[in-house]
Amino acid sequence: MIRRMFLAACTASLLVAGGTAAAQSYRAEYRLSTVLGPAFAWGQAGERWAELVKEKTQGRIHIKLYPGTSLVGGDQTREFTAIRQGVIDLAIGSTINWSPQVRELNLFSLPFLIPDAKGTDALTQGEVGKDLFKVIERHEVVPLAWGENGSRELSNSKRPIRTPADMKGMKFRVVGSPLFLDTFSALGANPTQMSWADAQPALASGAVDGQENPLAVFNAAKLHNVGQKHLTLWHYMSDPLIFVVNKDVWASWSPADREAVRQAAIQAGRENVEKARKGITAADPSIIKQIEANGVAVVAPTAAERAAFVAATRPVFEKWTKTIGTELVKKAEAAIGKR
Ligand code: X2X
Repeated sequence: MIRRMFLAACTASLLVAGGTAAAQSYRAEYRLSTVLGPAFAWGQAGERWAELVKEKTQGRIHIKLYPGTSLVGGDQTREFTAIRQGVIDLAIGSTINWSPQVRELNLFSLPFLIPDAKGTDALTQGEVGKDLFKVIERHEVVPLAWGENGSRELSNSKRPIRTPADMKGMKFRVVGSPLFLDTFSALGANPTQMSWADAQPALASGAVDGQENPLAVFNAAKLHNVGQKHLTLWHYMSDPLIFVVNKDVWASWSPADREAVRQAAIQAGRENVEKARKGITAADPSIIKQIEANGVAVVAPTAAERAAFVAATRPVFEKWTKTIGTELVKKAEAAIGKR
Protein backbone atom coordinates (compact mmCIF):
# COMPACT_ATOMS: atom_id res chain seq x y z
CA MET A 1 0.00 0.00 0.00
CA ILE A 2 2.73 2.42 1.04
CA ARG A 3 4.75 1.32 -1.96
CA ARG A 4 1.80 1.97 -4.28
CA MET A 5 1.26 5.42 -2.77
CA PHE A 6 4.95 6.15 -3.18
CA LEU A 7 4.80 5.15 -6.86
CA ALA A 8 1.70 7.26 -7.42
CA ALA A 9 3.44 10.24 -5.81
CA CYS A 10 6.49 9.69 -8.04
CA THR A 11 4.31 9.52 -11.18
CA ALA A 12 2.51 12.70 -10.15
CA SER A 13 5.74 14.59 -9.58
CA LEU A 14 7.09 13.32 -12.89
CA LEU A 15 3.99 14.61 -14.63
CA VAL A 16 4.38 17.98 -12.95
CA ALA A 17 8.05 18.05 -13.87
CA GLY A 18 7.13 17.10 -17.46
CA GLY A 19 4.54 19.84 -17.59
CA THR A 20 6.97 22.41 -16.25
CA ALA A 21 9.67 21.31 -18.66
CA ALA A 22 7.25 21.71 -21.58
CA ALA A 23 6.15 25.14 -20.36
CA GLN A 24 9.76 26.21 -19.92
CA SER A 25 10.62 25.13 -23.46
CA TYR A 26 8.27 27.81 -24.83
CA ARG A 27 10.28 30.78 -25.95
CA ALA A 28 9.54 34.38 -25.00
CA GLU A 29 9.08 35.32 -28.65
CA TYR A 30 8.50 33.56 -31.98
CA ARG A 31 9.59 35.32 -35.14
CA LEU A 32 7.04 35.65 -37.96
CA SER A 33 8.36 36.60 -41.40
CA THR A 34 6.40 38.38 -44.15
CA VAL A 35 7.54 40.33 -47.20
CA LEU A 36 5.04 43.19 -46.96
CA GLY A 37 4.31 45.03 -43.71
CA PRO A 38 1.17 46.29 -42.00
CA ALA A 39 0.50 48.94 -44.69
CA PHE A 40 -0.57 45.95 -46.83
CA ALA A 41 -3.14 43.15 -46.37
CA TRP A 42 -0.23 40.69 -46.17
CA GLY A 43 1.39 42.36 -43.16
CA GLN A 44 -2.02 42.86 -41.57
CA ALA A 45 -2.56 39.10 -41.87
CA GLY A 46 0.63 38.65 -39.86
CA GLU A 47 -0.59 40.98 -37.12
CA ARG A 48 -3.95 39.27 -37.07
CA TRP A 49 -2.42 35.79 -36.82
CA ALA A 50 -0.26 36.94 -33.89
CA GLU A 51 -3.25 38.53 -32.17
CA LEU A 52 -5.46 35.44 -32.57
CA VAL A 53 -2.67 33.14 -31.37
CA LYS A 54 -2.17 35.26 -28.26
CA GLU A 55 -5.89 35.14 -27.56
CA LYS A 56 -6.32 31.42 -28.22
CA THR A 57 -3.24 30.37 -26.20
CA GLN A 58 -3.94 32.77 -23.31
CA GLY A 59 -0.66 34.50 -24.05
CA ARG A 60 1.47 31.34 -23.96
CA ILE A 61 2.66 31.95 -27.53
CA HIS A 62 3.89 35.42 -28.33
CA ILE A 63 4.53 36.10 -32.03
CA LYS A 64 6.48 39.12 -33.26
CA LEU A 65 6.16 40.26 -36.87
CA TYR A 66 9.33 40.78 -38.94
CA PRO A 67 8.17 42.34 -42.22
CA GLY A 68 10.42 43.16 -45.17
CA THR A 69 11.76 39.56 -44.96
CA SER A 70 14.20 41.26 -42.58
CA LEU A 71 15.31 37.96 -41.00
CA VAL A 72 16.97 37.10 -44.34
CA GLY A 73 18.17 40.60 -45.18
CA GLY A 74 15.22 41.23 -47.50
CA ASP A 75 16.06 38.33 -49.80
CA GLN A 76 12.62 36.82 -50.08
CA THR A 77 13.82 33.83 -52.12
CA ARG A 78 15.82 32.66 -49.07
CA GLU A 79 12.83 32.76 -46.74
CA PHE A 80 11.80 29.12 -47.14
CA THR A 81 15.30 27.82 -46.43
CA ALA A 82 15.49 30.05 -43.35
CA ILE A 83 12.20 28.57 -42.04
CA ARG A 84 13.63 25.07 -42.47
CA GLN A 85 16.81 26.10 -40.66
CA GLY A 86 14.95 27.72 -37.77
CA VAL A 87 16.17 31.25 -38.47
CA ILE A 88 12.47 31.99 -38.99
CA ASP A 89 9.89 30.37 -36.68
CA LEU A 90 6.71 31.17 -38.59
CA ALA A 91 5.96 32.75 -41.94
CA ILE A 92 3.21 33.86 -44.25
CA GLY A 93 4.89 33.45 -47.59
CA SER A 94 4.06 33.85 -51.25
CA THR A 95 4.15 30.72 -53.41
CA ILE A 96 6.37 32.71 -55.78
CA ASN A 97 9.09 33.33 -53.21
CA TRP A 98 9.20 29.70 -52.07
CA SER A 99 9.06 28.14 -55.53
CA PRO A 100 12.87 28.13 -56.03
CA GLN A 101 12.98 25.52 -53.21
CA VAL A 102 9.53 23.93 -53.70
CA ARG A 103 9.28 23.47 -57.46
CA GLU A 104 5.58 22.43 -57.32
CA LEU A 105 4.65 25.92 -56.07
CA ASN A 106 5.51 27.26 -59.53
CA LEU A 107 2.06 25.94 -60.41
CA PHE A 108 0.42 29.27 -59.51
CA SER A 109 2.89 31.17 -61.69
CA LEU A 110 2.14 29.21 -64.87
CA PRO A 111 1.15 32.01 -67.24
CA PHE A 112 -2.63 32.29 -67.67
CA LEU A 113 -3.48 29.07 -65.78
CA ILE A 114 -5.67 30.86 -63.18
CA PRO A 115 -8.35 33.02 -64.82
CA ASP A 116 -10.00 34.46 -61.71
CA ALA A 117 -10.47 34.24 -57.93
CA LYS A 118 -12.68 31.16 -58.28
CA GLY A 119 -9.81 29.55 -60.15
CA THR A 120 -7.49 30.21 -57.21
CA ASP A 121 -10.06 28.73 -54.81
CA ALA A 122 -10.46 25.67 -57.04
CA LEU A 123 -6.76 25.00 -56.39
CA THR A 124 -6.15 26.07 -52.81
CA GLN A 125 -9.45 24.76 -51.42
CA GLY A 126 -9.40 21.44 -53.28
CA GLU A 127 -7.25 18.37 -53.85
CA VAL A 128 -4.42 20.41 -55.37
CA GLY A 129 -4.15 22.45 -52.18
CA LYS A 130 -3.94 19.26 -50.12
CA ASP A 131 -1.30 17.82 -52.45
CA LEU A 132 0.79 20.98 -52.13
CA PHE A 133 0.57 20.92 -48.34
CA LYS A 134 1.90 17.34 -48.46
CA VAL A 135 4.78 18.56 -50.61
CA ILE A 136 5.59 21.29 -48.08
CA GLU A 137 5.47 18.70 -45.28
CA ARG A 138 7.97 16.60 -47.22
CA HIS A 139 10.24 19.66 -47.08
CA GLU A 140 9.86 19.49 -43.28
CA VAL A 141 7.84 22.65 -42.84
CA VAL A 142 4.34 22.61 -41.29
CA PRO A 143 1.67 24.23 -43.53
CA LEU A 144 -1.49 25.44 -41.81
CA ALA A 145 -3.62 27.68 -44.00
CA TRP A 146 -3.95 29.62 -47.25
CA GLY A 147 -4.08 33.39 -47.66
CA GLU A 148 -3.70 35.58 -50.74
CA ASN A 149 -1.44 38.19 -52.24
CA GLY A 150 -3.52 38.36 -55.40
CA SER A 151 -3.93 38.56 -59.14
CA ARG A 152 -0.78 40.14 -60.56
CA GLU A 153 -1.21 42.92 -63.09
CA LEU A 154 1.38 44.62 -65.26
CA SER A 155 2.56 48.22 -64.88
CA ASN A 156 5.12 50.38 -66.65
CA SER A 157 6.33 53.93 -67.11
CA LYS A 158 6.49 54.00 -70.92
CA ARG A 159 3.30 53.23 -72.80
CA PRO A 160 -0.01 51.35 -72.71
CA ILE A 161 0.50 47.59 -73.10
CA ARG A 162 -2.21 45.72 -74.98
CA THR A 163 -0.22 43.05 -76.78
CA PRO A 164 3.21 41.39 -76.46
CA ALA A 165 4.52 43.74 -79.17
CA ASP A 166 3.98 46.67 -76.77
CA MET A 167 6.39 45.04 -74.29
CA LYS A 168 9.23 44.64 -76.75
CA GLY A 169 12.58 45.55 -75.19
CA MET A 170 10.94 46.98 -72.07
CA LYS A 171 12.79 46.29 -68.80
CA PHE A 172 10.71 44.59 -66.11
CA ARG A 173 11.53 43.80 -62.53
CA VAL A 174 10.38 40.24 -61.85
CA VAL A 175 10.27 38.12 -58.69
CA GLY A 176 11.64 34.88 -57.34
CA SER A 177 11.48 31.97 -59.69
CA PRO A 178 13.31 31.66 -63.04
CA LEU A 179 9.86 30.91 -64.52
CA PHE A 180 9.29 34.69 -64.61
CA LEU A 181 12.44 35.25 -66.65
CA ASP A 182 11.10 32.74 -69.18
CA THR A 183 7.62 34.29 -69.27
CA PHE A 184 8.83 37.85 -69.79
CA SER A 185 11.48 36.80 -72.31
CA ALA A 186 8.82 34.90 -74.28
CA LEU A 187 6.81 38.13 -74.39
CA GLY A 188 9.76 39.95 -75.96
CA ALA A 189 10.57 41.98 -72.83
CA ASN A 190 13.80 42.28 -70.88
CA PRO A 191 13.26 40.87 -67.36
CA THR A 192 15.54 41.39 -64.33
CA GLN A 193 15.08 39.46 -61.11
CA MET A 194 15.25 41.46 -57.87
CA SER A 195 13.72 41.60 -54.41
CA TRP A 196 10.79 43.85 -53.52
CA ALA A 197 13.15 46.04 -51.48
CA ASP A 198 15.30 46.65 -54.56
CA ALA A 199 12.35 47.00 -56.92
CA GLN A 200 11.09 50.35 -55.69
CA PRO A 201 14.40 52.26 -56.04
CA ALA A 202 14.92 50.56 -59.42
CA LEU A 203 11.54 51.83 -60.59
CA ALA A 204 12.18 55.30 -59.15
CA SER A 205 15.54 55.66 -60.90
CA GLY A 206 14.25 54.24 -64.18
CA ALA A 207 16.70 51.32 -64.02
CA VAL A 208 13.63 49.25 -64.86
CA ASP A 209 10.52 50.38 -66.74
CA GLY A 210 7.90 48.15 -65.16
CA GLN A 211 6.84 45.47 -62.73
CA GLU A 212 3.93 43.14 -61.91
CA ASN A 213 2.05 42.99 -58.61
CA PRO A 214 -1.54 42.84 -57.32
CA LEU A 215 -3.50 46.11 -57.68
CA ALA A 216 -3.85 46.47 -53.91
CA VAL A 217 -0.05 46.25 -53.57
CA PHE A 218 0.46 48.72 -56.44
CA ASN A 219 -1.91 51.15 -54.73
CA ALA A 220 -0.65 50.80 -51.14
CA ALA A 221 2.99 51.05 -52.32
CA LYS A 222 2.02 54.18 -54.32
CA LEU A 223 3.82 52.93 -57.41
CA HIS A 224 2.30 55.86 -59.34
CA ASN A 225 4.89 57.95 -57.46
CA VAL A 226 7.75 55.98 -59.01
CA GLY A 227 6.71 56.61 -62.59
CA GLN A 228 4.28 53.73 -63.08
CA LYS A 229 1.72 55.49 -65.27
CA HIS A 230 0.36 52.54 -67.25
CA LEU A 231 -1.39 49.49 -65.93
CA THR A 232 -2.62 46.44 -67.85
CA LEU A 233 -5.26 44.16 -66.28
CA TRP A 234 -4.12 40.95 -67.91
CA HIS A 235 -4.81 38.55 -64.96
CA TYR A 236 -1.83 36.37 -65.91
CA MET A 237 -1.33 34.69 -62.53
CA SER A 238 -2.30 34.91 -58.87
CA ASP A 239 -0.09 34.15 -55.88
CA PRO A 240 -1.61 32.68 -52.76
CA LEU A 241 0.06 33.03 -49.36
CA ILE A 242 0.77 30.06 -47.11
CA PHE A 243 0.86 30.17 -43.30
CA VAL A 244 3.59 27.85 -41.98
CA VAL A 245 5.57 26.97 -38.86
CA ASN A 246 9.07 25.53 -38.45
CA LYS A 247 8.72 21.85 -37.56
CA ASP A 248 10.80 21.89 -34.34
CA VAL A 249 8.92 24.91 -33.06
CA TRP A 250 5.67 23.11 -33.91
CA ALA A 251 6.79 19.98 -32.06
CA SER A 252 7.70 22.02 -28.97
CA TRP A 253 4.10 23.17 -28.45
CA SER A 254 1.36 21.19 -26.69
CA PRO A 255 -1.27 19.59 -28.97
CA ALA A 256 -3.86 22.10 -27.73
CA ASP A 257 -1.61 25.05 -28.53
CA ARG A 258 -0.80 23.62 -31.99
CA GLU A 259 -4.52 23.42 -32.70
CA ALA A 260 -4.94 27.00 -31.49
CA VAL A 261 -2.17 28.20 -33.83
CA ARG A 262 -3.75 26.27 -36.73
CA GLN A 263 -7.23 27.67 -36.11
CA ALA A 264 -5.79 31.18 -35.79
CA ALA A 265 -4.01 30.73 -39.14
CA ILE A 266 -7.18 29.49 -40.83
CA GLN A 267 -9.16 32.46 -39.53
CA ALA A 268 -6.46 35.04 -40.35
CA GLY A 269 -6.09 33.43 -43.79
CA ARG A 270 -9.80 33.59 -44.52
CA GLU A 271 -9.94 37.26 -43.53
CA ASN A 272 -6.81 37.94 -45.59
CA VAL A 273 -8.27 36.39 -48.78
CA GLU A 274 -11.40 38.51 -48.39
CA LYS A 275 -9.36 41.68 -47.93
CA ALA A 276 -7.01 40.87 -50.84
CA ARG A 277 -9.98 40.65 -53.21
CA LYS A 278 -11.63 43.92 -52.22
CA GLY A 279 -11.85 46.84 -54.65
CA ILE A 280 -10.63 45.06 -57.77
CA THR A 281 -13.84 43.60 -59.20
CA ALA A 282 -16.53 44.89 -61.57
CA ALA A 283 -18.94 45.01 -58.61
CA ASP A 284 -16.45 46.93 -56.43
CA PRO A 285 -13.73 48.66 -58.47
CA SER A 286 -12.78 51.11 -55.68
CA ILE A 287 -9.03 50.37 -55.80
CA ILE A 288 -8.95 50.60 -59.60
CA LYS A 289 -10.74 53.99 -59.32
CA GLN A 290 -8.17 55.21 -56.77
CA ILE A 291 -5.32 54.15 -59.03
CA GLU A 292 -6.90 56.02 -61.96
CA ALA A 293 -7.44 59.07 -59.75
CA ASN A 294 -3.67 59.02 -59.13
CA GLY A 295 -3.09 59.58 -62.84
CA VAL A 296 -2.53 56.00 -63.96
CA ALA A 297 -4.02 54.88 -67.31
CA VAL A 298 -5.62 51.48 -66.85
CA VAL A 299 -5.94 49.18 -69.86
CA ALA A 300 -8.16 46.08 -69.96
CA PRO A 301 -7.09 43.97 -72.96
CA THR A 302 -9.87 42.54 -75.15
CA ALA A 303 -10.26 38.77 -75.34
CA ALA A 304 -8.32 38.74 -78.63
CA GLU A 305 -5.50 40.88 -77.21
CA ARG A 306 -5.25 38.65 -74.15
CA ALA A 307 -5.14 35.57 -76.38
CA ALA A 308 -1.91 36.91 -77.91
CA PHE A 309 -0.25 36.95 -74.45
CA VAL A 310 -1.50 33.42 -73.81
CA ALA A 311 -0.16 32.15 -77.15
CA ALA A 312 3.24 33.80 -76.70
CA THR A 313 3.74 32.24 -73.27
CA ARG A 314 2.40 28.76 -74.11
CA PRO A 315 5.90 27.25 -74.58
CA VAL A 316 6.82 28.51 -71.09
CA PHE A 317 3.68 26.88 -69.69
CA GLU A 318 4.64 23.60 -71.32
CA LYS A 319 8.29 23.73 -70.29
CA TRP A 320 7.45 24.46 -66.64
CA THR A 321 4.70 21.84 -66.54
CA LYS A 322 7.47 19.24 -66.71
CA THR A 323 9.26 20.84 -63.75
CA ILE A 324 6.09 21.16 -61.66
CA GLY A 325 4.76 17.69 -62.56
CA THR A 326 2.39 16.88 -65.40
CA GLU A 327 -0.10 15.10 -63.11
CA LEU A 328 -0.37 18.06 -60.75
CA VAL A 329 -0.84 20.54 -63.62
CA LYS A 330 -3.53 18.32 -65.19
CA LYS A 331 -5.30 18.06 -61.85
CA ALA A 332 -5.15 21.85 -61.49
CA GLU A 333 -6.53 22.41 -65.00
CA ALA A 334 -9.38 19.97 -64.32
CA ALA A 335 -10.23 21.68 -61.01
CA ILE A 336 -10.25 25.10 -62.67
CA GLY A 337 -12.38 23.75 -65.52
CA LYS A 338 -15.02 22.59 -63.00
CA ARG A 339 -15.02 25.79 -60.91
O1 X2X B 1 8.06 40.96 -54.45
C1 X2X B 1 6.89 41.04 -54.79
O2 X2X B 1 6.56 41.46 -55.91
C2 X2X B 1 5.81 40.61 -53.83
C3 X2X B 1 5.78 41.59 -52.68
O3 X2X B 1 4.57 40.62 -54.47
C4 X2X B 1 6.12 39.22 -53.37
O4 X2X B 1 6.72 39.02 -52.36
C5 X2X B 1 5.74 38.08 -54.24
